[in-house]
Amino acid sequence: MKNRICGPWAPFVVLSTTLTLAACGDDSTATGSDSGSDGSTTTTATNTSGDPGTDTGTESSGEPTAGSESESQGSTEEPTTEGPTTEEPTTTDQTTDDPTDQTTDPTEATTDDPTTTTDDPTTTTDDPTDDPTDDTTTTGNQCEQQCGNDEWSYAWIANSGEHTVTKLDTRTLVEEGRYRTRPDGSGSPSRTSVSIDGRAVVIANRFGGLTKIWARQEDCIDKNNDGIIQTSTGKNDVLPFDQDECIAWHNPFSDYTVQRPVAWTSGVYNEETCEYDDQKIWTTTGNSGSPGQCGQTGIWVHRVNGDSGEVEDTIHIPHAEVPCTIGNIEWGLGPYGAAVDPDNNMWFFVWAQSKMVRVDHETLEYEVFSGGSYGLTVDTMGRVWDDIPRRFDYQSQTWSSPIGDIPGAGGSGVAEDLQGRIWSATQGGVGWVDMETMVVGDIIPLPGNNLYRGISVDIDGFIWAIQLGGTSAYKIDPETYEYEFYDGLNSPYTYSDMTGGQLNKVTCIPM
Ligand SMILES: [Ca+2]
Repeated sequence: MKNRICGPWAPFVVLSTTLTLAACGDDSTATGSDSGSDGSTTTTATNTSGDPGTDTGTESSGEPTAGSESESQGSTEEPTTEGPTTEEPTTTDQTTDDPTDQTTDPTEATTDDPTTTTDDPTTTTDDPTDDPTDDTTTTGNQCEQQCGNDEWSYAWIANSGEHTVTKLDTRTLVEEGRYRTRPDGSGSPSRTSVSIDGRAVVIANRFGGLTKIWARQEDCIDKNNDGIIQTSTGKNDVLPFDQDECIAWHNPFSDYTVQRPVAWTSGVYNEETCEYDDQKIWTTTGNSGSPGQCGQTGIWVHRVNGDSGEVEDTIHIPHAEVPCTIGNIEWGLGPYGAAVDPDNNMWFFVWAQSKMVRVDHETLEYEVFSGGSYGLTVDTMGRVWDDIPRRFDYQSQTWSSPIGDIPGAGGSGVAEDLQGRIWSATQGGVGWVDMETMVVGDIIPLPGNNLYRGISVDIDGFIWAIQLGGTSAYKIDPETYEYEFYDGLNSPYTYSDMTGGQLNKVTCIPM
C-alpha cells in the first residue's frame, strides 16, 4: 500500500529532488536497486551528441511483416530493413500553420487540499496516515484525489492477433474484461493509453481506428435503457462491439490506412468538479498503403477530443521531412513509440527512419530529431528515452547511452519507475539503467527465451513485461524483483503507456 500513497501525494512532498522520489515507493530492502543509484553524478554519461542511431541498428526491428496480422504474433521478428541511421543530429524545425489555443498546463493538475469527504461512503478514509502535508492547504477544495488516480489500476493489453484488448487489474491480476477494438472485429490493435484519471483507455488499431473504453461501469452508458450495463466480464465474455456499453466511442479514421501511436494528454484539473477537463488524445496516421501500412504521402498527427472522439487538430508532415516509409522503400509502418512530456507535448519515433518528432501542445509546431530505436517514453524531467535505453535531452539536443551491458532483444517498450530507473526489455528478460548516471543496473531474467515487448510501470510502481505473441503478462516487484504473472492473453503485441503510469508520473511528479 505504500506505493498507493506514494503516487498521488508525491507532489506535496515536494519533489524537486530525485531523492524524495527515490524514497517514495522505495522503502527498504531494495535488492539490487542500489547499483546505479549510489553513484556519481549525472554527467558520467557518454554523450554521443546527436546521433545515437548508429548502434541501434537492428534492435529497431521488430514489427516486420507489416500490416499483416502475423505482424502481431511473430516472435520471429527479424528486422530486415532497418533503415538509415546516419542522419544529422539536429533539427529541422518546422512550423505548421494552425497554432490554436490550447494553453493547458498539465502541471497544475494538482491541488493542495487533501482533506475531506470521500464520495464513497463505504470507505472510511483508507489511510489516515497518508493525509499529507497540509501545510499548503487552501480552503474550498473538496477533492480527495489531488492528482491522477490511485483508486484502481488496470493494464490495458492489446491482443493483436485476436483484435481485442484485455483489461487486467494490476493489483489482483484478474482479467475483468475483454473488448473488440473495432466494429468489424478486425483492426490489429497494438498501442493503448490510459487517461490520467484512470477512467478510460484509448486503443489505436494498426489498420486504422481509435476506440475509447471506460474502465468502470459507473461511466458506461446504458444504451438500450434496460437499467443495467451490458459489458464484458472477462476473457471469455467478449460482446459484439456495438453491444458492449462500456465502449465509449469509436472513430474509424476512414481516410487513413495506418495508426499506431496513441497518447492521452493530462487535461486540466477542475477543482470544482474534481475531474479533468479538456483531455485530448494524440495519435498519428498515414494514408497510402495496405491496412497497417503507409506510403510516400507523409505522416499526419491528430489531436482528438477525449470526450467525443472528434479530431480537433491535424498536422501534416511531408514525406520529404519525415518519411512514413521504411528506409527508401515505397511503403512503411511509420510512427511507432509515443508519449507525452510533462507539458503534454507529443513525442514519437518513426520506425526505420531513425527520427523522432516533437509536436508542441500549444503551438502545434513540430520539430524533427535524429535518433530513437523503437519504444519511446518521456521521464519526469522531460527527457526522452528510446528502448536501448538511451536518453535524449531536448534542451541540449544530445543523446546519452547506457554505461554497461544491456543487450537489446528486438525492440520493446521503455518505462520509468518510481525510483529513477528506466526499464526496457533485454535478452532473456528485462533490465534497467539509472536515469541520471546512465549506469546499467540489474537484469531480471524471465521465463523462456521470449521477447517482452510490452514494458510499462503501473501507478503503484510495479514493472510490467508482456510477452510478445504469447499469453503472459509479468508483474515485477521493483524492490525484490519477485514476479507474478497472468497467463491468459492471446498473442499480444503491445507496448506504450498501457497502465497510465507514465502519464501519471509526468503529470503528478514533474521535477
Ligand atoms: Ca443496458
